[in-house]
Order: sequence, then structure tokens, then C-alpha cells
Amino acid sequence: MSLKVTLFGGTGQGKTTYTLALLYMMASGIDGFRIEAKDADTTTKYLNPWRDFVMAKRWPAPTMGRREDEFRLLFHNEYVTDFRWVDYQGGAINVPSDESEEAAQLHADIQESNAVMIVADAFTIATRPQIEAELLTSSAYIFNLLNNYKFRSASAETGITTALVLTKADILPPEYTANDYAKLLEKARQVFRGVTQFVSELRLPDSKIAPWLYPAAILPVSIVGDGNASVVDPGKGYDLATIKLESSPMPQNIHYPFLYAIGNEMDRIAMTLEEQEQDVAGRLNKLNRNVLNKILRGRTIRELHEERQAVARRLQELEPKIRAITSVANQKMRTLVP
Ligand SMILES: Nc1nc2c(ncn2[C@@H]2O[C@H](COP(=O)(O)OP(=O)(O)OP(=O)(O)O)[C@@H](O)[C@H]2O)c(=O)[nH]1
Ligand SMILES: [Mg+2]
Repeated sequence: MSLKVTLFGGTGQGKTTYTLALLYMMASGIDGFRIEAKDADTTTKYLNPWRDFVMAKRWPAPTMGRREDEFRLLFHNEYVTDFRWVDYQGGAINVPSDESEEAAQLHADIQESNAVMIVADAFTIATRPQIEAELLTSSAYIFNLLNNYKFRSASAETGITTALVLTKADILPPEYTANDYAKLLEKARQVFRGVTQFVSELRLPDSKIAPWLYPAAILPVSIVGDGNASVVDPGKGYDLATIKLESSPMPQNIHYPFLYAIGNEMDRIAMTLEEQEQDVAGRLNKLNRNVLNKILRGRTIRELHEERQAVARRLQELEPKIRAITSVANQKMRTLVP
């Protein structure tokens, strides 16, 4: 049984640094939760760049292509679920799927994902004019993808959990951190208003879609921790800020968006049991061939449906553990629509 979490966001927004820190922290365990890679080499591949980061103060290299790894989530040493984690090169969201294999793969990943984590640079959101912040975080591209694969014709869809992770919160100007990040959250909701509006419309009394199908929350995080990095150059045009890591990183809040995504997703996906094979076929047959082939990977739609049903059955059994996960994370996350 496997859940899929796709991490995406524009170039240089902090996806890889976030992933390295999260896996490092979760490998040793945090709040009773621990993750294990499926094989020892995967762990080594993630630990090495993290060690260079901490010891040599060297930021991870920009991602080339896409990388997918398999992990297991444990709670007090008890197996909860497998999950696949996908990290992308930011540029993949800005290309059409009929022009690039990688873009087609990203579209398939989003369609198949149980949860998405959108990574956006809080410093860019705070310091750039709104329209530049939108383009640098790729918020419109992100909304376009979610809308196409998850939101549109939503009544026939099964929903998705969205966690908006605002990275680099350690270098924010003080007025953006005051009152529990009030000003940052307000601007981030504006920059990502496509997603914010979709979620808020679900709350209207005449909405045909139940709001719980689309849990969405936001949280500022920092991989380095307050006071450990400095801005060498705030950046201009396409160039993002140049940041120097001054002292040892001390990650803050980074595991909550992940637990929120996994927890809510498990909670919600159990409902997939009611889904019919024709619903799945109807939905998938509307997709572009390139994207559909990537999703099916040689399976028939019937096989895919059976796999999803098996996952949903197992998740229903896990209900009590699911509660443990969601309660820790839900307390920390801020709802996207207050
Ligand atoms: N101050 C601060 N800077 C950060 C933090 N996380 C990332 N950065 C900065 O952001 C840069 C880009 O981070 P990456 O993790 O490589 O970004 P990415 O989204 O994986 O980028 P691509 O793979 O190119 O799409 C880093 O080189 C750092 O300069 C953070 O928590 N605090
Ligand atoms: Mg990267």
C-alpha cells in the first residue's frame, strides 16, 4: 500500500533543502514518527548532501530532472503506510506536457498524488511586488495544474490534501513575522489566490462539493533556523536572493506540513471505497495520452482501480493511528482559508 506525496514549486523555492532536512529529522524520529527508506542506499543518498550542508555550509545543488524514492512511515515503531516522495526541478512546471517527458511525468504525478506540498519562498513573497512573487513562485502554473487534474469537475473527483510550505522564514523582514506571521500569510494567500479561492468557495452553502475533500493549510518554516543565515544579495528580476549559511542549521517546523499531508490524506482516502471503476475510467480517459500512459504504467484501468480499493480498505483499518497523526499536525498548521 502506498500513498504518494508530490513536492512541487518554482525554481529555487527550497524544495530540495526542505526534503533533505525533513528526511534527516524524520530518520531519527520526531514526535513518535519515524521514516525509513526502502533501502539503505536511498538514505545515504539523502544524508550525504545534508552532511555537506551542515558541515561545509554548502547548499544542495539545483535539482536535475526528477527523483522519486520509496519510504515507510512508522508511529512508535509500528508500520503506518508506505509513501512515495517525488522532488522536481522547479522548471518542470513551466513546460507543456507534449514538449517534455518530465513535464508529462509531473502532470501524471499530480493526477496520482494523494497529497501535494507546494513549496514557496517566503522571502520572495514578502519582498517582491506581488506580481513578481506570483511569477517567481510559479503560483499561476501551480494553480493551473491543480485545477486541471484535481479541482475542475471536482464533483467527480476524490479531492486532494494541499500543504503550502513557506520556506526561508528565517530571513523575513520583522514586519512579516510579527503577530504570528500575519502579514506574510495574508500576502501568501493573495499570491496563491487561485488555490485559496477554490478552497474558500467550497465553504459556501451552495457548494456541491464537500469542503473536507480538499483540506488545505499553510505554514512558514525554516531549514536553517532564526539567525543562522544572512542575505548577501536580495535578488532582482529572475535572480532570487543569495543567502549565506553562517552557523549550524536548526530546522524549525518542517515536519508538520508533511504529517498534515499524510494524516489528512489517510483520513480522506478511506472514502475512496465508494468509488466505482467507471468513475475512474471516465476521469482518466479525458487525459492527454502522454499523461495517461505515465499513470497506468502498463496497468489497465481495472487493475488501477483494484489497487486503489485495496489501499482504501487498509486505510480504514488504520483509523486510530490516522487520528494520532492528524491531531499533532493540525494543531500547528494554519488553515489556508481562515
Ligand atoms: N535562509 C534560508 N534560505 C534557504 C532555505 N532553504 C533554501 N534556501 C535558499 O534557497 C536556495 C534554493 O534551495 P533549493 O532547495 O535548491 O531549491 P529547489 O526548489 O530545490 O530548486 P530547484 O531544484 O532548482 O527547483 C538555497 O540554495 C538557499 O540559498 C531556508 O530555510 N532558509
Ligand atoms: Mg531542487
